[in-house]
Amino acid sequence: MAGTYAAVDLGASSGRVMVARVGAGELTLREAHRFPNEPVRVAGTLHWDVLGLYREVLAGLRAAGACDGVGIDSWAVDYGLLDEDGALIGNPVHYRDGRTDGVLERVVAEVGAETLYGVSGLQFLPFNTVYQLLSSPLPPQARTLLMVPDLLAYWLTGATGAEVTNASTTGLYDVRAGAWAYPLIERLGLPPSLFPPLRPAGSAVGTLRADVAAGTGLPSSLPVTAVGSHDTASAVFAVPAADERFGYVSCGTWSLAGVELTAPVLSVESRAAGFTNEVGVDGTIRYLRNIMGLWLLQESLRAWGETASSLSSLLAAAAEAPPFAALVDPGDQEFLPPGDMPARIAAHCERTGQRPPAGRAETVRCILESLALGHRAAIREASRLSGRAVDVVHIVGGGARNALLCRLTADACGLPVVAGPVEATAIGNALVQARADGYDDDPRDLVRRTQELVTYEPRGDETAWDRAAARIGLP
Ligand code: LFR
Repeated sequence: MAGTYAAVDLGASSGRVMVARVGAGELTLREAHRFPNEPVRVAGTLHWDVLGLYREVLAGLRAAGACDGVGIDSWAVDYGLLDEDGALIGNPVHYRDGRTDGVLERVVAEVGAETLYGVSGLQFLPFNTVYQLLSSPLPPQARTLLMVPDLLAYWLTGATGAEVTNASTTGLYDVRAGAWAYPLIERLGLPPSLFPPLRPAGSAVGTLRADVAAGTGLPSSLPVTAVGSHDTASAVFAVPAADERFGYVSCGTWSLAGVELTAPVLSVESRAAGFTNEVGVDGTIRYLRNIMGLWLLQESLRAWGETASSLSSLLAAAAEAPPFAALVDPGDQEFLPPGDMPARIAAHCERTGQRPPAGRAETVRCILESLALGHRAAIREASRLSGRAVDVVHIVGGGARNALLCRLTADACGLPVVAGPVEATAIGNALVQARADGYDDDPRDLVRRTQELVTYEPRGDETAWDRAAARIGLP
């Protein structure tokens, strides 16, 4: 039995609606619609243009045409608030907005890092939903919080709920109990009723509202399925691993690097090392660390007024630039907000006693080597702290296209890197829909057998990488 699924995948810089055909030995993808995702600064606050995104989702579904289901995934942590009539209050705020400055520190001082980590297992990132919610008083008319993919699914179907992989990024989900962390929610003064019932990836959301069906030309009986609605959960589900001894880097705007586990690691050491325990599809744990990722490159291109089309010549020049000339810590929060990235990289180098990169090629080299070091540190430490042995590193997402980054990651890790699929997120989204629809072969096996993968074997000089890592304080 084969089916056709529309996978709506919203990334921080662009969104797409992909149509996937899934069957025995069959997995093909077609792009129905792609659109930019441009945040808007209004009166000093950086917002997502969520109605614009919804309009593009509808256009994408129209372009997708006949299919057997729809699933939606996006970046994590951000949300909309509904009033008692189900209307959206205000516009979702972008996680890179400065409204959370100082909130994490305040909440940690009040509640304690051990309590927060012991309950949610989440790394301490300033933009986690909990800190956004506590950055200003909750609007009094707020009744329901919906994470971004759940909000879009609500507009499509009229049904509310909280898909678990994304709920696990809020800081308000009890990762051991597999439930909303009501005692913590109450302690923080948030109304428990704000949080809608949880639904696991693979469960049904509902079917299309009549007006949506009429507007898209799709039948109102079309099921919308809760997929791994956190994009990273969908991407990890599509990692073409042959067994459990693998590390992964889901590499796009962010690099999410770590291992897959069956139970969370909540030790003091894990907390200090900045590891997160986000929930994956099928109740797995995505034990990983956030690394700044291709954002460093995207923001540099923006500052230089270069487009993505000039990337290949810049990468070719970076490949020839001298190695290890300048390095930055790719986990440093100073790189989080939008703004002049090359200037921040140069300032970081000066502060750490290094000569800043001279020009664009050297800056790109610095970014890619620093990311490779970040990948290596995250995978090594995740393996050490969890006891999960790692023989191979899978790079999925847009970064899998970046041959220099894949090669440097293989060299830095001293392990083979298998790159691909680039569209892992959309594939993971579609595979969860297919399974809900009765597909029962091993999904990772299907990805491995059908998608184009490139292997990079590590090349020699590990001691040079050890020295480089030590320079930025990474293992
Ligand atoms: C990647 C991602 C990360 C999350 C960050 C912010 O797109 O979802 O997993 O930490 O965006 O939501």
